[in-house]
Amino acid sequence: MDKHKVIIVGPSAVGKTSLLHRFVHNQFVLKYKVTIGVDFLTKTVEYQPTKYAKLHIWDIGGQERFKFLHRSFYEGATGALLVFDLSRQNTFSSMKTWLREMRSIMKMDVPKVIIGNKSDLIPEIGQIVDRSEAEKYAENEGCFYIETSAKTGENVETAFLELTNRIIKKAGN
Ligand code: G3D
Ligand code: MG
Repeated sequence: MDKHKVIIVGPSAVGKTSLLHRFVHNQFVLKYKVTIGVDFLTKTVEYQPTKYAKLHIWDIGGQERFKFLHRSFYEGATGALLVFDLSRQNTFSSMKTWLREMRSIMKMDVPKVIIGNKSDLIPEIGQIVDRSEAEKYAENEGCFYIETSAKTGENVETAFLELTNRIIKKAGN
């Protein structure tokens, strides 16, 4: 089975860890380990009927500010999820900074999915981050854009599956 290192990045408190837990606890067995400031877990995904890939997902944990860790965090990643919080406009611009940093560190251009998380809050607070602006930005960057809720589970599976399919396609399988 193919194995892929996937990283999940973005500013603090946008829901990175919650998305991972939602994704993993819903349907698959969790194998959770803690390493030097970075958490990672493994999950087997059926990305197409009867086709499986093993994802090794790295969550930068509480280490967002420890930039020195970033290089080894990015090393060997074949796909990335970039998360911002739909209820906080400033997280959208910091996510862009993360993407720029990622591009400067990673030699390879890997498939990326941009996630606007906490979509469950939109009915309450309205659309804070402009959706068409986010879509346009993602398109310009060659990324897929999706809005999720780790709270309700909306689109969480789809986000991971979309990334996996893009990784597999890029690997030429
Ligand atoms: P991080 O890993 O990016 O730092 P966390 O973010 O997963 O730790 O989540 C940060 C806070 O946002 C948590 O709240 C968490 O419950 C909340 N959160 C995460 N995803 C969602 C979501 O989809 N919808 C809503 N409404 N909240 C979400 P606390 O209060 O524990 O800090
Ligand atoms: Mg976290």
